[in-house]
Amino acid sequence: MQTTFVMVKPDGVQRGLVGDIIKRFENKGLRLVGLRQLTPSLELAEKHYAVHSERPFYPGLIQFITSGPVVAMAWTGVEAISVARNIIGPTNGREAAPGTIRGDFAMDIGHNIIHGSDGEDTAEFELGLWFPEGVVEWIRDAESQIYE
Ligand code: D4T
Repeated sequence: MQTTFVMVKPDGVQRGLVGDIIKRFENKGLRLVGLRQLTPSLELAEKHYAVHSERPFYPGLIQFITSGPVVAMAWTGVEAISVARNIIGPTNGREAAPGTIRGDFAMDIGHNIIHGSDGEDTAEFELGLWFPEGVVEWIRDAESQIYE
């Protein structure tokens, strides 16, 4: 089992996509273990995107992510990190396949609706950053049907 960090960005929240997005992860069989809505502080945004601090798009990215509320989530499942990335689709919405979240809703690289951790180390770092109090321990009864 892995737990991954997923965040609906300000464009996804403003466009009213939170419910649809949560539904896709639940339908797939992932287990919701953390959920928070907040407008990220500058400090939080800079920590989250520190890896991109030298990139030309960084100032715009920080401005965007602090511009309004986001919905931060933690999802658990077998290989949850790659499963979530597949549900999300590639960074550029115009290149993302229909059926993925970005393929269905995004036309842009920057305003691409949603973020998902890209590896185990990143997931651990991001979960600690956004859910410092930890996540919720529980088992979905349906998991006996979802997994062999
Ligand atoms: P996130 O991290 O938001 O899930 O996106 P990805 O994992 O798909 O993409 P990324 O790390 O390469 O980029 C992080 C973030 O920066 C924005 N971005 C990216 C941008 O505004 N312009 C760009 O040219 C790139 C490459 C979008 C996502």
